[in-house]
Amino acid sequence: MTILIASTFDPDGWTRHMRAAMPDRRVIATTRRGEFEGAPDDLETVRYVLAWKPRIDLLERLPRLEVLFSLGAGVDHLMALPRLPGVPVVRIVDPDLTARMTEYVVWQVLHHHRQAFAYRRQQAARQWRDLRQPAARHVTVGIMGLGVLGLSAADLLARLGFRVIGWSRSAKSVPDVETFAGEAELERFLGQTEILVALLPLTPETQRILDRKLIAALRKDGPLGGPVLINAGRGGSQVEADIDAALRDGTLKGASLDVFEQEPLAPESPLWNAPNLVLTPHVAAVSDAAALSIGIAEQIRAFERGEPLRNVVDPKRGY
Ligand code: NDP
Ligand code: OXD
Repeated sequence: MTILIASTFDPDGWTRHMRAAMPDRRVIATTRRGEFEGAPDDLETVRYVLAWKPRIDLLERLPRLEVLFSLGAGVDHLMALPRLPGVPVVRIVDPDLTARMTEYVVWQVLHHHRQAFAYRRQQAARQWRDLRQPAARHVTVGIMGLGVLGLSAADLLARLGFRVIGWSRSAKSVPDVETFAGEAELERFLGQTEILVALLPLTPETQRILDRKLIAALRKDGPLGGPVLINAGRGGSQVEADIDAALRDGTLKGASLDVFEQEPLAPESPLWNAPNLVLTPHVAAVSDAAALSIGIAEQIRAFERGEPLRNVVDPKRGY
């Protein structure tokens, strides 16, 4: 009944916290490079893998594997593997991670809404000047992806007074949020959106969706004086050259990017000094081993009592 941590981030922290959460289990780990340096026999007893960017050749050496847990909410790192073992893939849904993402989204929405870049420039120039400040109720925040993270951000933004609208794959009814679904309703959603928040999983359908055409469809005549793009989903959903150009020619008034096409972002990327861009290194909602180990341990115990697994990924949808 061994648990294997196969993670390119913090394998020691995950091992320590999983041992604390499940003291009756053997917990072993790969190196940060994904290599297993223990005795090969150990792999034969592995029933659960907790993975972040695992190596496929390792997953194929686990004859007793029963569940593959993603150490993040996103599973594109698993869906990108050439094959997956025929076991359920479970992703992280946890109040700790959701709260971190909600905090990031609200931080960035307020940064742009309250004109932080303009005040920063004024401060540098020792200028005492008040800028016209629209009320939150006059600003429309559009959220792409009304899943666990999108819905939580939508709820808090609506409570702050923003007009919140949302777009998802399937139609939804969400209190205080006007909703749009599918490609057919995307343009209508974008045309009303001044601050766009992307919280989409990376799938073939969402790849490079945040491009010049989408940016051009955002509302331009809103009270903020220009549209803003915030992406905390996946970098593969954005076309960085288009975002950079839109920031430089003023099509976008501002942007916040937490995720990038290639991570880490290359030192020569023009985005580092794009105007009015908040750039963070994929930290919007980190997977905190101390907090998340408890939920994973609960899932394992419930699974062993014969209860159904929660947050199982649909391999056909890819999220
Ligand atoms: P969920 O699976 O709960 O929600 C995904 C949402 O996206 C759903 O509403 C889904 O629609 C919608 N969606 C998927 N495909 C499409 C499509 N083709 N067109 C329109 N809508 C679509 O995911 P979470 O909310 O938990 O997480 C979202 C993503 O956030 C993760 O996949 C991950 O990539 C990213 N993330 C980033 C982090 C960071 O630190 N930057 C941390 C954690 C997650 P429907 O409801 O109809 O299925
Ligand atoms: C995740 C992430 O998917 O951290 O959880 O990106």
